[in-house]
Amino acid sequence: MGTYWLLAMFSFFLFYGVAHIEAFHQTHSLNQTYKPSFHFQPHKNWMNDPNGPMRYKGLYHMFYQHNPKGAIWSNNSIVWGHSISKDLVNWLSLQHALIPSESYDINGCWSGSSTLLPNDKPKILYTGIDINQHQTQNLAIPKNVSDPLLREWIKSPNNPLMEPNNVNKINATSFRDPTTAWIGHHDGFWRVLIGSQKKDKGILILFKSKDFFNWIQDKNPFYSAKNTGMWECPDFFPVLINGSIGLDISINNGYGIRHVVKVSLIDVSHDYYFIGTYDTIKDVFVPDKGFDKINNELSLVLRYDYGKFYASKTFYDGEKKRRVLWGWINESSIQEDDVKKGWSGIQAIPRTLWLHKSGKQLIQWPIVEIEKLRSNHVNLHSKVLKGGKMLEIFGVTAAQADVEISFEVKELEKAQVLDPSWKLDPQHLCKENGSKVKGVVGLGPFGLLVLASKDMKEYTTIFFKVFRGNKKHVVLMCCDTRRSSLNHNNDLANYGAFVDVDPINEELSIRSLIDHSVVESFGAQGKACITTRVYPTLAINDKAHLHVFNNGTIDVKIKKLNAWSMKKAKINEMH
Ligand SMILES: *[C@@H]1O[C@H](CO)[C@@H](O)[C@H](O)[C@H]1NC(C)=O
Ligand SMILES: *[C@@H]1O[C@H](CO)[C@@H](O)[C@H](O)[C@H]1NC(C)=O
Ligand SMILES: *[C@@H]1O[C@H](CO)[C@@H](O)[C@H](O)[C@H]1NC(C)=O
Ligand SMILES: *[C@@H]1O[C@H](CO)[C@@H](O)[C@H](O)[C@H]1NC(C)=O
Ligand SMILES: *[C@@H]1O[C@H](CO)[C@@H](O)[C@H](O)[C@H]1NC(C)=O
Ligand SMILES: *[C@@H]1O[C@H](CO)[C@@H](O)[C@H](O)[C@H]1NC(C)=O
Ligand SMILES: *[C@@H]1O[C@H](CO)[C@@H](O)[C@H](O)[C@H]1NC(C)=O
Ligand SMILES: CC(=O)N[C@H]1CO[C@H](CO)[C@@H](O)[C@@H]1O
Repeated sequence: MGTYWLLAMFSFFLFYGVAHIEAFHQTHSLNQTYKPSFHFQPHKNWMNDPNGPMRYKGLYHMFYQHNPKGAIWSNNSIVWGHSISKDLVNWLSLQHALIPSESYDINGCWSGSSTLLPNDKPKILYTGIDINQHQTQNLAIPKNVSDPLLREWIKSPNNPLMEPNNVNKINATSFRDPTTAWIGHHDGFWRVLIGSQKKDKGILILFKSKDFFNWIQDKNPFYSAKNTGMWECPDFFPVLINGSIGLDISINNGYGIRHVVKVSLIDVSHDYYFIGTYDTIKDVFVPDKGFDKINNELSLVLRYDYGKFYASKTFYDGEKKRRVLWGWINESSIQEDDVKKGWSGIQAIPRTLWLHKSGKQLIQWPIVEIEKLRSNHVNLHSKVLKGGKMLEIFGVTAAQADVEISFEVKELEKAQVLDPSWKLDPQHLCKENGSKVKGVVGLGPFGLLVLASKDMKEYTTIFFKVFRGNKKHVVLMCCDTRRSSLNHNNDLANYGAFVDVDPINEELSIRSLIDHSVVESFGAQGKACITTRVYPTLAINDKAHLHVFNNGTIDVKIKKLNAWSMKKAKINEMH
């Protein structure tokens, strides 16, 4: 069925010749060693934020910030790229959905969201950069709602619908990225949030509308926090207190639900989220205790991902009753190399997300559909890995793989004590107490060693280290790319996160999706994620190796390991 559908779609496009063919003057053969094989990206050139994802008439739509003119971002030619999929894995590229054309968006069609109005009527709200470099909010609707591909979009003659002026005093260069709109049940008004800033304070401005054309600014900010700078790409959605089922954004009151606000902080390039209550009467978001710390210490607020993951956006997949998260992963290479390879930016594998039963954090897990790319299953279980030892895993294509491993640890009393005088910054701890530390009595570092060259001149590690804290054990998850490439022009970063997991009664597991130049890792069944970009020069394609390692002094047991080669997905190929 899947194959048939793809074939049918391909011939459809060929026949009608509507596939978007960018001028493709391939004068030299690009070195595509680092091109992922199952992560979303355009055929070539620059991509940043995911925009307006939705499911419509049985198809998934993905829009994205795209510069069709080159592999670097541009200040005047950003368009909305557009692709469709039946399975969120294989994608077909369509013509651009939005291109700069009007005075209100002539310097770029920037990020935004889609909303499905009753009776299946999709609408896009997006930010336009106008002739004065001011940011405006605009509406686009499909030309033909009967076309499941939604190929053509018409900009509203009423645009711009929201803009900074002398009365509202909104910062004209900090006013962007409308969320999906939701409906307030007591008044039937649509509501949308726009990211902004007032000096150092990040704010979410709420607008309301009866008809989706006339939008009125609410006098109170929906949410704000000092010392955080501009809030980009806000996202707002309900989650169930008990269960992993997703909810439509317009389910906004009733028992058994909480709300999540996510903002992308441009000053630090990270996506932070808060769990709390949506006060539907005052129309404000009230974060739970613990999430209000943002004013004091940003490092205590939860992040979707402790590596590279930015400008993310969720959508509700009504067919599968789940909320799905998309996020942009940028390059870690220098611009010159991006230009050479002809592209820059990929999207993370879409993740299903839901509230953990503790109510204290979200859980994220790669969409189940990605598993159909698995082949060559390799597994082992109940294997003790002594301190200081490594074990190579054979039988999978190590540069294009899905690996799941879980560990059993004993002798927790021998774990290193977490000195209360240490700076409790996980990234710093991962660096100081990283995988190279050996000889100190300790539980860990143990984990995966991926994209390794035969001679170990290059490798990337994803690992745990367990400490004894004040009252309980503290589990640190790290990803160290400092040895990932002999090319030191790349950003060879080191990442870390504390994982709220009980090492005795819960699974100390890591799942890593490895795809040539990207490693996406999920710790403790989705409690902490770390995504990174790496550009090995030796450990490429069939020269890459996969190992499990234990560089602590205490033995650990590999409870089970499952690894697969991953097949290539069809993603926006030229046809
Ligand atoms: C946009 O980029 C061009 C070329 O780099 C530059 O000349 C121009 O000043 C930029 N415009 C703005 C508004 O930044
Ligand atoms: C709208 O799309 C439908 C389905 O693809 C098609 O049959 C119809 O001809 C289209 N209408 C117009 C006016 O293009
Ligand atoms: C307005 O936004 C710009 C960023 O585009 C920022 O530099 C400036 O500080 C902001 N002004 C105020 C008053 O917040
Ligand atoms: C959570 O949901 C499960 C299954 O839907 C149900 O059995 C259980 O009682 C629920 N727990 C609470 C605390 O509501
Ligand atoms: C992109 O990557 C660079 C280098 O790794 C990093 O410094 C920067 O903050 C990233 N930008 C975003 C928006 O993630
Ligand atoms: C393990 O520790 C040794 C000694 O410090 C170090 O040389 C080696 O690189 C470490 N292994 C890993 C995977 O970091
Ligand atoms: C492509 O790049 C890789 C990694 O830098 C290098 O090993 C390989 O030789 C290059 N291939 C070509 C054809 O240039
Ligand atoms: C053994 C070791 O390297 N311990 C270090 C762990 O990290 C803390 C905080 O940076 C350092 O102070 C310790 O020396």
